[in-house]
Amino acid sequence: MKKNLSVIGVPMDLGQNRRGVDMGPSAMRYAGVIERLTNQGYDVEDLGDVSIQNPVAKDVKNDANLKDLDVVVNANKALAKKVKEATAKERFPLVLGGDHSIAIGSLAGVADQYQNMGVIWYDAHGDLNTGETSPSGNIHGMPLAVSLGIGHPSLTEIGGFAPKIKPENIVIIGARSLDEGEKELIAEKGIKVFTMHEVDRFGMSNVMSQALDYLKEIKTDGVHLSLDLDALDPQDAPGVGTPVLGGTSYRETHLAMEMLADADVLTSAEFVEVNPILDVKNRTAEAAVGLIGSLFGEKLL
Ligand code: Z70
Ligand code: MN
Ligand code: MN
Ligand code: MN
Repeated sequence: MKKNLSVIGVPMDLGQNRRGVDMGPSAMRYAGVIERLTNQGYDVEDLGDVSIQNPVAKDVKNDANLKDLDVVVNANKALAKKVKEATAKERFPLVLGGDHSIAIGSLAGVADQYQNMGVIWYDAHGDLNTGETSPSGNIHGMPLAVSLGIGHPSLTEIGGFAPKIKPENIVIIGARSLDEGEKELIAEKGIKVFTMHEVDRFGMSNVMSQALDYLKEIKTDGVHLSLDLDALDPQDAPGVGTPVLGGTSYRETHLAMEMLADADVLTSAEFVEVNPILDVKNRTAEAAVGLIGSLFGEKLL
């Protein structure tokens, strides 16, 4: 892992309906993320938060079924620029969300600098909707499709090129809530998915080994981890907008982070969907920071 980190907060909550996830970056900072990484010996540069515009009333719901499209587009353009700059300076971008719509900007920023990006999408959801298939119009349910170049051009063209990633370079882990259109896209594109069925059947250790082998096989030159806290079971991460029963435990996710640290393949990461308003005593932000600690090499002994 690179020893120089750039932390970027994105207080975005307009990619979905539940207000409060814009406080995620503050909650993770409050839970000590910067100190934790600094104590690990990293050179941590905190770039502060990307500024988010206020929503425009007319844009709340548009004809394309994309809520708050303009604000989401502008925030992701700004984020992509920061992530690209950090990557170009040989720094590891660590993005703190914010709702998952910000993965659009993170991936636009890193994909500019790598030719064959791998992506680990650790999430209860597939986030593979488009305005046409989305049941909600929430852009946080679309970032993975957008990064494949599928969706509204104002989203897919962020950063000035599309697609950002190839379908065969994606591994989804923890999925247990997929919409019909998402299932069709997974089948059509042959996207690798380890649902909760595989996690339960084979165990997290086996699933992570398979995921890492899969990415090794395709010779990625960089790997981005996009971790949605709702992949975790609501018992361990109650502070998320769309809790889904039957998720990965904190312990399983911890192991996944340790295996990623040992494999030493990641070049960027983001932790999203922490919503302090829905949380219990900052438990979800603390879980996120604990996971970040492991991801960056903290050992139990
Ligand atoms: C649903 C949709 C979603 C995150 C919920 C939910 C998507 N598939 N993503 N929470 N992070 O509205 O598209
Ligand atoms: Mn807000
Ligand atoms: Mn998500
Ligand atoms: Mn999710």
